[in-house]
Amino acid sequence: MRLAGLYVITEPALRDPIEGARLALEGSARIIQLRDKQATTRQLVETGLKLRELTRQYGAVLIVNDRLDVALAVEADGVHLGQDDMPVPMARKIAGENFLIGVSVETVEEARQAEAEGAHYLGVGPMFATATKPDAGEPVGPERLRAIKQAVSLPVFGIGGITIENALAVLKAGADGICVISAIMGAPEPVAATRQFIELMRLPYEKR
Ligand code: 3NM
Repeated sequence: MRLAGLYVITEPALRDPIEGARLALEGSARIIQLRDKQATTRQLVETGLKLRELTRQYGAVLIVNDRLDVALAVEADGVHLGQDDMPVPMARKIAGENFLIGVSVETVEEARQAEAEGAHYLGVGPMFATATKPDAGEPVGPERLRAIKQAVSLPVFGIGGITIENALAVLKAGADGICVISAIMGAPEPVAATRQFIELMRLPYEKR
């Protein structure tokens, strides 16, 4: 499966994860990631099972952030790993060939390594300043994404501080898709916000 399009991540501080995911799916999002840095393992598994049921109803992909054990336990489609999480080859050994593995990268070197190790897709960020992840590094900007996209043949998603106003710059840099939290989970009308992003991504390349 080749991933692309709008990738929406849950954030319980902004909206209940199940309700937020439901609204994003209603707006035609096709990739949902469960992310909750505060939850206990028990809570993550419970939310993950509900998200699994919901994403199946909509025919959408479910990814779990950081935790391969939780991802496997709830029968998610994949896991997203940071540079300090389990190395990709180990995750691949545990999860098998068909399980999606995404990796967060900031540099061309990290991107090449993730590809060599068998990642399916990359998250590149933070694109812009973001309050959602206080420990995110300095913004790397769309030009870094362009360099990474040229260096690897994996699908590349921009993440961090992306809004409907600046998303075009990320797409123009060659992103296969964009990942957002606050622009949808924090939007007054998440269904409409999701649709706006999807419309932007459907524009023919030359009109972006
Ligand atoms: N990862 P928002 S930035 C979860 O740079 C996450 O790897 C990032 O939230 C990275 O869309 C980020 O609200 C937060 O800026 C994204």
